[in-house]
Amino acid sequence: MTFLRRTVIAAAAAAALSASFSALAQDIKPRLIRFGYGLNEASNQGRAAKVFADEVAKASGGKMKVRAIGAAALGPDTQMQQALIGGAQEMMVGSTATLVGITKEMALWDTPFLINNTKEADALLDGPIGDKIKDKLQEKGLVGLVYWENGFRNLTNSKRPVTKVEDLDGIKLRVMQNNVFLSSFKTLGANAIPMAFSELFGALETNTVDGQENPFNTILSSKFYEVQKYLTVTNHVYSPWIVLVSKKWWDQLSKTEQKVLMDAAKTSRDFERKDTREEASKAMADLKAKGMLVNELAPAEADRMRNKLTRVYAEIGTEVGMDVWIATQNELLKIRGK
Ligand code: TK8
Repeated sequence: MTFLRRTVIAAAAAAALSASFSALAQDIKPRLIRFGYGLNEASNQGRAAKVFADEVAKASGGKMKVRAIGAAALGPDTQMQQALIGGAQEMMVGSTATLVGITKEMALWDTPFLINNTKEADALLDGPIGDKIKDKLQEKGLVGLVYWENGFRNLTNSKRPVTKVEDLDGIKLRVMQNNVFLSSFKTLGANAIPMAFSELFGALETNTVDGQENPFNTILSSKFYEVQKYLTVTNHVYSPWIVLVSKKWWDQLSKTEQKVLMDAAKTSRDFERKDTREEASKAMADLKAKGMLVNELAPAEADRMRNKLTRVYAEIGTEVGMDVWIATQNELLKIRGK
């Protein structure tokens, strides 16, 4: 290549670059983004919210500012969802389970024992089924960007070790504000009580409820070990979190701004899943060291639970639609075959 040609190419490349920079600068306005979440700052949720905020700042040259607000300071999940729909808040991350009142198909993710491991979770959530359910939110005024991992849920209580389904009898168990969880645990014999997460620690402390179920990470970061003695490793359901944007607000953004948020959401998702899995793999030992008595539910007992839940499975099928239900089973077969 001649010197001249090289110079011309370099100049053209520089011009293109600066053109795209100025286009970028015009396409990004100063924005303040209130990003609410339910757990505390020192949780997997809090750490990933910070990664999201940093990524948005970096990609927008500091113009788009994410103010991450944890510990349900902007309200519990259901309240934040309404604030997003109304346009009074820009973003949040929360449980898919509390979205069923808005988009009933979200109940798919509440199916007990649907997902066996994180490989299946990632493939299902990031694949066509996950997208289809996420996109249903749009008609309700919400834009779902990505799924984060809440994790496989386990059971804690202050009464007794749970080694078989009969041990749940009469245990006052907090569940999320969601019909599948409510009817699953009622069917299993517990006295299931729906309650916002933000009220849970207090309710456990005052024995308003005897127990709850959440992934290892949350039992640790929310210090449930201070008020719960028994931990049963049940892995009874894989819970996703979902990063949400107010559609009212999203529609006012430029394509460039939307891309900044989407890219940052993906980076935060990859960080969050890795971080959550690392923490979860060590958490059982940590919880034992904090004084919890841990037992693992025997596979035969998990089977007995699953058998008792036949009616609940049928209810979920009706709720999400048989087409989605069957497509999910087929997708899982495909994922498992890989
Ligand atoms: C945090 C909740 C939590 C969920 C629950 O806001 O409510 O038990 O597992 O992660 O979304």
